[in-house]
Amino acid sequence: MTSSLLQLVEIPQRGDARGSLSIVELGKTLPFTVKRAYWIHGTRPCVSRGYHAHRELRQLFCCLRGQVTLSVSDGLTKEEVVIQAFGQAAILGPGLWRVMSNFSEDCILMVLADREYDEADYIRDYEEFRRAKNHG
Ligand code: T46
Repeated sequence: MTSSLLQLVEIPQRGDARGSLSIVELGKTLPFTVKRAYWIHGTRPCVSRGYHAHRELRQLFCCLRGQVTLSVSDGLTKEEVVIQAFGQAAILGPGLWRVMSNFSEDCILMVLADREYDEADYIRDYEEFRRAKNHG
């Protein structure tokens, strides 16, 4: 998968007879210091989430189990990637409208973020987002 709105990264794994160990490390997989982690689970396949952009927040999206479709837009271009457990992770910068959909029943979507939770960082109105991007 190639994408210009978001960065897709491999998460290194070390495996042996005991199983596997995956590593997310600052300066290697991760271009920012993590201040917050959260994970989304128990979202039914018919439910979509997101529908917002962040003003400043940078994030890494990684599936720990199952899969989810992530759609991102800068107001002009839209891109869609499927994030799968043990597949590539996606790094999102600010200013991207995002929608997560098609959650598998077992999906656990983990997000690592470089800032604390701040509702003022969210743009939840699409027209406001378009105006902020000077497309409105
Ligand atoms: C994002 C996508 C991938 C908190 O109180 N603290 C937190 O750290 C977070 C992330 C959320 N909340 C509260 C805010 C809402 O009352 O939890 C509730 C659900 O959050 P929201 O409706 O924003 O959920 P999603 O799935 O639409 O979006 C979340 C993140 O908020 C967002 O940063 O990029 O996951």
